[in-house]
Order: sequence, then structure tokens, then C-alpha cells
Amino acid sequence: LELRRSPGRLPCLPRLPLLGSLLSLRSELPPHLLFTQLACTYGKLYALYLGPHLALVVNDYAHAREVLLGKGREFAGRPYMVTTELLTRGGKDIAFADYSPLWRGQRKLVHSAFSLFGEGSSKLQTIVLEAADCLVAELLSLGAQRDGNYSAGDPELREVMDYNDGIVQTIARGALVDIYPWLRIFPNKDLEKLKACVKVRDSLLTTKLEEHKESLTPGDPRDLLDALLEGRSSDGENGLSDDHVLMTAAEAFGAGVETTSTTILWAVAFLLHHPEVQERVQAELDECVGAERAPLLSDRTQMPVLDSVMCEVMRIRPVSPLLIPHVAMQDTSIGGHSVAKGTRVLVNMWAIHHDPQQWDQPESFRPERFLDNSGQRVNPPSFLPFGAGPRVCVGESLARMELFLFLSRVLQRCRFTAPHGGSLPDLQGRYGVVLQPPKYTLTIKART
Ligand code: HEM
Ligand code: PLO
Repeated sequence: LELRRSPGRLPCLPRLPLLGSLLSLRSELPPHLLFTQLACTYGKLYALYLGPHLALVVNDYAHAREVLLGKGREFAGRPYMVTTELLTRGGKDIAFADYSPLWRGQRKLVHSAFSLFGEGSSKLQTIVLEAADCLVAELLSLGAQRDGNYSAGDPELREVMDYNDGIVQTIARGALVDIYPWLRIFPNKDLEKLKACVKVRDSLLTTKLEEHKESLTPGDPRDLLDALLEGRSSDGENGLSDDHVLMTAAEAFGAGVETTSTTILWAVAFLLHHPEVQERVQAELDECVGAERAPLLSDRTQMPVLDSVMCEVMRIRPVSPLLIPHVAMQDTSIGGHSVAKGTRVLVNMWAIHHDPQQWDQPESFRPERFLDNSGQRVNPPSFLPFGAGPRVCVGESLARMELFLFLSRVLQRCRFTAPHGGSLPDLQGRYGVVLQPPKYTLTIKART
């Protein structure tokens, strides 16, 4: 590859008219690995063209910090993409919507709704614990009965899992349609699949919205959908339409399901590879909680080992290795290089989480790196699985609570081992809008 450097300007991948740098981006490697590799040639901060669009790729903590935190507001925009426009009815969601005052209000509303059910109340803990018990029963084939929420095998849950899967496979993959909007006019299998999945999602969620509107008791929101409906009316005219409510709820639901379940699958996959780590977590559980009761959120500070395992899993396999693309909302700069309004910025969190200058042996799974000499949890700065700044994940604390409650309960009651004579899970992720582990098999035994 030819290295183009001119004074004051960022190194840039070779570029052709119309195609941009696409020829240099053809690779067997998934994008986060390719971008990491390109940093060896071009440096940690470089430019490329996605078709006609200039994009900067940030592969180190210092520049990521500048983009996400120092100049967070300036880089809080999102690009137009054909697939996400379809998913979100033209950006009426949070994650893929461009920055606007309406968006800010919407994000705040979701935040307060989450704290309503999360941190401050025991409601979420009760829900997650019940779900975790159900999962354990299912895993140990004890047969689970539950009312409210979904149980495994529920046809509606099956439907949700199917459309989620279809959306994950087709959304925002840098697919050609996202680079050249005019390609939309040609038949496109992925786009057809996405449309079909969105249609199923919409009919399911519209029914839920109508049900909620009918049965809502003012002042007593039962869930996020209620909180959104309430929030927009009590606020007078804050401009949130039914579409906004629907897209926001759909997104929280989609993000909530896909991210945490994927992280748990990664955690179990790594524990199968490292049985000694599983034993350490279980020893901690036995000591802090015992077998008589379920682990509670209040136990979390006493359980640094489990906490460090969760962190190490999110470091080594971040579910969102390139975050969501950011866009400069005004002329600005990164590392002293000027950046024009409208420039896309891809923050390669994979590269940051695997940077040998920040992490000792970044490829090995070593939860101890999140513990100090006295066994207490530490927070290395270049660990940002949820992003940071104005676009930081709104579900972060919810996700951390869920992960803790799920993993602790499941590991308290089950022991995971490689299947008899079987092989260990493949740890290479499949890149999509979330980085998922390939399907794997395992043996699950009850702990007594
Ligand atoms: C955004 C990670 C769970 C809702 C993000 C971003 C990341 C992320 C990296 C993009 C940040 C950026 O673009 O700079 C994760 C991880 C999770 C998780 C690792 C779990 C392990 C959740 C959950 C929810 C959620 C449970 C909701 C219930 C969102 C939303 C955004 C977002 C709405 C968009 C924020 C914005 O653009 O302003 N998340 N997430 N996430 N996440 Fe999460
Ligand atoms: C998951 C499938 C759903 O059907 C739709 C959906 C909505 C929000 C997306 C989520 C999917 C994948 C994970 C995303 C989330 C918004 C923030 C989160 C991209 C596509 C992350 C990890 O950035």
C-alpha cells in the first residue's frame, strides 16, 4: 500500500473517483481487524473514503478521548444511512438519529425512564432475577413455568428473535446501499429482508403501543413504553410523535436483547476456555452469597472477581467494536488536524482494547488486569465498551446490572464445561452491527 503523507494532512488510503477507497478495503478480515491492521501502515489516525464520503478512523485512546469526550458535542452527529433510515422511520430513534434539540429531549426521557426502573428501585432486580431463574431451570431442563414476560418457546418470543436476527444481519454493515443511496433503486436481497423484518416488528409493536395507551394509569408507569407516553404528555409539547415513541421503545428493546445476550454468550465461551477462571468466580460466589439465596445487586461491590470477568469479556470482545459512526457537526479538529463539518469518524474500540501499549498481552483473556494488588477493581482509562460522552450508551448501567445479576445467578447454580469429546467454542467473532460468537455447544451441570 502506498503511504500518502503531506505536511499537516492526515495519511489517507488510496482513493479513486466514485469508488473512494473501497478497493483498498476489500479484505477477508472483518472491518475492525482490517482497520487495526491498516493502522500499522498509516498510523493510528488516518483517512479513507467510503465511496464519496470522507471518514477518519481513530485507533488510539488519546484521539478517541478527544472525539468522544473533549469535543463530544462537536462529534455527536450521525450519518445518513439507507438501512438505518428504514429501521427508524427516518431517524425517530436515539442511536441512529442525527443530533437535534428534539433528540436531546428524547434521550433525557429514556435516561430518566431507566433510572425509574433501574438503580433506584428494586423492580428491575426482581424482573432480571426471575428471568435468570427461568433460564437456569431451562438450562437444567427442570421445566420452567412463569407468568408475565416471556417463557422460552413462546411463539411471540420466537418471532421477536427471528426479526431481531434478520435486522442484525442486514443493518448498517457498511453495505453498499449505505454508501451509495441511489443503489436502493436496484433489487437488493438484504434490503428486502430488512424490510420484511421491520414489517413484522412494526405490527407487533404497534399492537403493544395501542394496548399500553388504553391501559395506562397516569402517574404509575409500568414500563418504558408507559414512561415515554407519560413523559411526552406531561412535558406539554415536546414534539415526540407516536412514531418517536414507537421507534425509541423498539430500539431499547432491540439493543437490550441483543447486546446483553451476546455479552453473556461471549462470557460463557471464554469461561469454557478458562475453567480456572470459572472456578475462581464460583469460589467468590460461594463465599459472598452461598447457595441459599440469589445474588443481589448489593453483593456486587463484594464480588470483584466476577466484576473483573465481565470487564475482561467486554474488553476482549466488545459487542460494538466500531461503535456507531460519529459525524462532525461543525468544522473542528482531531490531534491538530483540521476536520471539516460532515466528516464521518469511526472509533475503532477494538484497536483501543487490543492496543499493546495500553494492555499487557492484549490477546489473552486475563480478568486480573482489572484488579489491583489487593484484589480491588480498577478502571483502566482505555476501556470504553459503552463509548463515552454525549453519545455514550444510554443503557450502560442497566446493562451492567443485568449482566451482573444474570451471570452471578447462572454461575451460582450451573457449571459449564466443554461437551464430552467436543471442541471448545471458536472465539473469532462474526462481525455485524453486533460482534457475535459463532454457535457453540457445551455441557451444563447443576452445582450442588
Ligand atoms: C449506544 C454498547 C447495552 C441502548 C451504544 C454504543 C455502544 C454501546 C458502544 C455506541 C456509542 C457511540 O456511538 O459512541 C453497549 C454494550 C451493551 C449495551 C457493550 C451491553 C453489554 C445497551 C442496552 C440498551 C442500550 C441494554 C437499552 C436498553 C443504547 C442506545 C444507544 C447505545 C439507545 C444510542 C445512544 C446514542 O446514540 O445517543 N451502546 N450497549 N445499550 N446503546 Fe448500548
Ligand atoms: C438489534 C436488532 C433490533 O431488531 C434493532 C436494533 C436496534 C438498536 C441497535 C441494535 C439492533 C443492535 C445494537 C445497537 C443498538 C443501538 C445501540 C447498540 C447498535 C440493530 C450498540 C451496541 O451500539
